[in-house]
Amino acid sequence: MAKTSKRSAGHTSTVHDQKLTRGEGGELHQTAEDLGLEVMTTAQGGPVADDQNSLKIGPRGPVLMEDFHFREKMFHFDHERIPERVVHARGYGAHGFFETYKSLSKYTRADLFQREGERTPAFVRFSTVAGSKGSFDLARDVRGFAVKIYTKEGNWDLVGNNIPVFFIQDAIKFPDVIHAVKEDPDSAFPQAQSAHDTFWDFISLTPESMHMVMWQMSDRTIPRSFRFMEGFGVHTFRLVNAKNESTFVKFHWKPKLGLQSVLWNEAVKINGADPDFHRRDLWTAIQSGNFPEWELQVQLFDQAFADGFDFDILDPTKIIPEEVLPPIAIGRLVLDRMPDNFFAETEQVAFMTQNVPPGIDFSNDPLLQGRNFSYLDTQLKRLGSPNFTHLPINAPKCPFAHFQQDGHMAMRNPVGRINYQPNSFGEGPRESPSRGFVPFPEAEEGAKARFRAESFADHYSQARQFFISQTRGEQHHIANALTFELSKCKLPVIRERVVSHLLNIDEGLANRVAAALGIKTMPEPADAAVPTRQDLPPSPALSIVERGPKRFEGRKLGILITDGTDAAVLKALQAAVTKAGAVVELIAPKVGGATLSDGSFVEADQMIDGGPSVLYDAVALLPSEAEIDALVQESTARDFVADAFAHCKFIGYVTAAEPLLAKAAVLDSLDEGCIKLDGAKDATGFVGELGQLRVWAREPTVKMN
Ligand code: HDE
Repeated sequence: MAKTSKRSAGHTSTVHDQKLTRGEGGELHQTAEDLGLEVMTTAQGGPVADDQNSLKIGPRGPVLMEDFHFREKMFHFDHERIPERVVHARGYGAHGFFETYKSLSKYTRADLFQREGERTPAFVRFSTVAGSKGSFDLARDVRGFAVKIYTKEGNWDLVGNNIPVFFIQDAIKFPDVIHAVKEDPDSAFPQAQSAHDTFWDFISLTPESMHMVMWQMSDRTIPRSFRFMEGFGVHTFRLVNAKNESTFVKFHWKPKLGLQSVLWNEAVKINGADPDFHRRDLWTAIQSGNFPEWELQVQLFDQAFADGFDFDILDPTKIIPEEVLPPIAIGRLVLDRMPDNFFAETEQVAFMTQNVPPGIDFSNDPLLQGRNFSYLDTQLKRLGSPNFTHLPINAPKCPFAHFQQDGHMAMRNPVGRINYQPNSFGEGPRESPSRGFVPFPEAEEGAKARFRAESFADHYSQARQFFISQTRGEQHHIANALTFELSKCKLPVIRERVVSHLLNIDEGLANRVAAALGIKTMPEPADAAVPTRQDLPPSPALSIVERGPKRFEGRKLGILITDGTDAAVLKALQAAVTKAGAVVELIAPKVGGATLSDGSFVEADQMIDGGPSVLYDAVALLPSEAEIDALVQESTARDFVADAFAHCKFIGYVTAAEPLLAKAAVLDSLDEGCIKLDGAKDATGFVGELGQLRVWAREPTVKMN
């Protein structure tokens, strides 16, 4: 007879010694502790006696249908997943606040912009576009930058990207561009990549995408961190003041820590070493009190400026260069709290471009108008009920009152008898023409037809402007990215068609890509709707490197240590890095840690195999003489150094590290970015250099993308 082994019910786990804290709202979940409950219950509240064994007849007998606890538990599990977002499926969010610098009442009646210093709660979700929910963070892809601000007059959602233009001019083409970039419908690959035939086929047949393609192929699409990237509202919106005067506006988020990207070769390796690189970065920064911050800047302009500007301000494939119209800072966004629960908040948050408070309005940008339909529509599919606004993350934080009722999962229905308007009982909320949202009364007229405005027809001038505004190194990255992506296209005709567009952007770029791809006969330049490309002046604001932060703040130094590492040098480095507002991670042969030269013991954050140098902004090599021979035998230690050098990182090293530098074929090529640490006194100087972030002068010598 089989033995009956019965594990006890009420078994408690002690793994999570950190107590879960609830958000300020405290509304999301209640822990058993909050409820004063020690006993597990079913979802119906019934106490559970045994959660380890299903109900059977005899120890080896069949399981009974009667087991309501088993059935409820399994039923719920079976239904845990909801459809992922059709685009931007992979994302990560955080709570924070928006603070208004000073009243903007001259331009807008939007309540959140009226009072200096006022803070309004906010939630932000960053995302990639093409990949599935479980894809890796460092895909070459546009990043979503969606901001929900819970104003006193309703939620304002600024659903932006980290690139200020888009691939298409009319929303009707959105399903096409997304079908083309996502995995092929027959093979279901490639995942989270634009490097395949269908994407480049569509793009090369859609010249309006050329400006965006230049941004997409630049380092903007491989950001080092969400904290180091810009956000853009993309479209032209309107601000409307109390006198009903309208001002056009473009919104920009500028990261306080400055812009920074990784190199493509790094991105590829980071995806293997830490597919959650961006998530972990945001989580760690916020949990350690280093709250990321962005300034909200606006470009404000009137109809006269719009009429005089080279391009149509309704065309979402165009920017207004910052040198032409300097942005003005109007507030800041600070992210200071991670969600208590990823699903409840980050997964269920529903951003909608049509969520605007009175005082902010739309323009006729056809992409924006189409989005205003799509974002409401998609929430029903994803969240399954028109009552998605009842979810705490989506509910306004201001009082709200309406007569919408019932539907799946209604959690908040109007009380009383009166659920309509007008009514003669004097009950319920009333509309208010003075407080409510009134669209800006723009006069419209014209024939009904499927138009594409002629003023949208120049597809190359700003693409060229973007390219010539990059440093030489950045231009090199664009050429390499195009070459890599097109090398994954199996059909030569697609590669050639892309090159025919590049000829209209920059001949040097086109020749370089064509040569790298082995195209023997140069194609003719693509037909252009507008024959002459305007030669616009470079806009330095478009380069990441030109406007680098020159600070190491918010970055990470990886220090390779062994037993016997010089304690004084290590401590001096740690102190200097902390002073610079950055963090240190220790990498050792064993994750357990190392005993330093002074006999003290330090724990390691990573083992060498798990902590390659691609995870760090700069590295320091502090092995001891006694351990260097063993370290040199480790191929991962050699890669650590070789990659740090090839990725143009600053490398600090002690004399004992020289055999490792030699093994990595770096010792003979040391340059000004490789800094000898002869003792603790050199730590401050080394950390001071790290503000440059990379040794760009090294790049031509290492020939790495
Ligand atoms: Fe989106 N987009 N989009 N998009 N988008 C969605 O809405 C859509 C566009 C952006 O973190 C979807 O809730 C259309 C531009 C972000 O939850 C969907 C068009 C910009 C996010 C949708 C665009 C964006 C989305 C899918 C062309 C930058 C993630 C899930 C007209 C300004 C929001 C969802 C989050 C998500 C439609 C183009 C940004 C299907 C039809 C341009 C950041 O509604």
